[in-house]
Amino acid sequence: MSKSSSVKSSARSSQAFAAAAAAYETLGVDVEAALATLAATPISLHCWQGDDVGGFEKADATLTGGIQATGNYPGKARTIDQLRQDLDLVYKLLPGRHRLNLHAIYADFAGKPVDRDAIEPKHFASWVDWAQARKLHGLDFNPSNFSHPLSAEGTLSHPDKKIREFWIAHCAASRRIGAHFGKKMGTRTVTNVWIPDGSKDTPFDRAAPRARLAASLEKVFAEKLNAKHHLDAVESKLFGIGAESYTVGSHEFYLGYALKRGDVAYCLDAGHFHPTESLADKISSVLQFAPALLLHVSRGVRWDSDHVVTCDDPTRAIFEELVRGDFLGRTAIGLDYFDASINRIAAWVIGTRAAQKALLAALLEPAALLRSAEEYGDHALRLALFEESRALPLGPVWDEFCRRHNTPAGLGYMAEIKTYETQVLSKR
Ligand code: RNT
Ligand code: ZN
Repeated sequence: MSKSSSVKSSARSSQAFAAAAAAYETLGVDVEAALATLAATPISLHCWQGDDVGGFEKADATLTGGIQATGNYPGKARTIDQLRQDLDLVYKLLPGRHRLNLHAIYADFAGKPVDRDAIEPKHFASWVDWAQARKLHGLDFNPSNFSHPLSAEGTLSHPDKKIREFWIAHCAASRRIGAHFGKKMGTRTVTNVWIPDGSKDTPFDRAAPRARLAASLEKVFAEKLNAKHHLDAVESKLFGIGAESYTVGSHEFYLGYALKRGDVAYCLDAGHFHPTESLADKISSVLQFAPALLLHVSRGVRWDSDHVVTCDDPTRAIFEELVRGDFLGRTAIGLDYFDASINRIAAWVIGTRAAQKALLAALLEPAALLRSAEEYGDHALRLALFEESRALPLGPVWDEFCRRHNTPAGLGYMAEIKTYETQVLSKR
């Protein structure tokens, strides 16, 4: 299967950690406090990285809705059991306790399928059992308003009332499942509504579909659910494949909607803006007014391509904003990407660890010095501190975190993934 190159252990030592911690402390950074915050921050792993957003409603489902997983690397999960087996390895290779984000198309119907408007908590009971047995931090949920015969021409904004009602029922049912997850797991579930509705070519009437979407959402959110267990979120988007000219649920639409309601979180996906826009810059604006934020950490390359998250500058900037603004408590961090061109488990693990590393880097900024340089108007010192920060030894601190959480430091996780590929994935 893969052209296998061997993996040498690259883990940096405990002595390297001691030296790194000293370097950070010289700049007034509390390394232990940073590690404690990192350990207390769960990431919600998107189940759909394991099977290219296929789900288990039927074998070889076609992905629609203007999103695409490109590549055909062997070994994709084709059953719930395979997906869970893969996830077991993924969680084992991640330091800290994390969450699982499920889509409605991942229901476990046990031979008795129902259509999406009729899904119930019982169809996800085996996922709850599984998550509890593994002591996951919690579960999150999403209605799946795509890859369905009734989603081809729109969902919640569709001109046909019957089709709208179907998707309203699906989203309402999904919220009840989310609330059930939250109650069972003891941590608040975020249920996120994203719909692909839009149009390939320039529409004449941009207003009517948005009015219909707003009215549909009022029905979706009509049932009051216990806020202790459940948080609703709405996700905006700029465009999709085949919906290049108009997206009903745009940024302005959902930001306005979330703010008007006041009890719905706003979801920012890093791939859903013009490529030169900074998602990071939006966070402190949205959280001035919105109660909570859901992040879909992703990496768009030229378009909403959903490449594996890396610890690149835009990702680091997102986490810097969460830390600098003290927004971690009001933000749910989820991942959203799907790469089918490399080992899917490696994609999951590399991307999640990259997000955690970006958070660690943000927690290790010499914040007090930066803040005081800015307060004094010493912008040269501020710039110098930013530059100094870039050369600080993040690697040894990250490795120490992995060691403390009994997960492979350095490249050690790749060796385990390669073994699993030989023993399990290559036989699928
Ligand atoms: C699509 C949205 C949405 C999906 C997942 C599968 O552009 O980002 O979040 O990727 O729900
Ligand atoms: Zn998303």
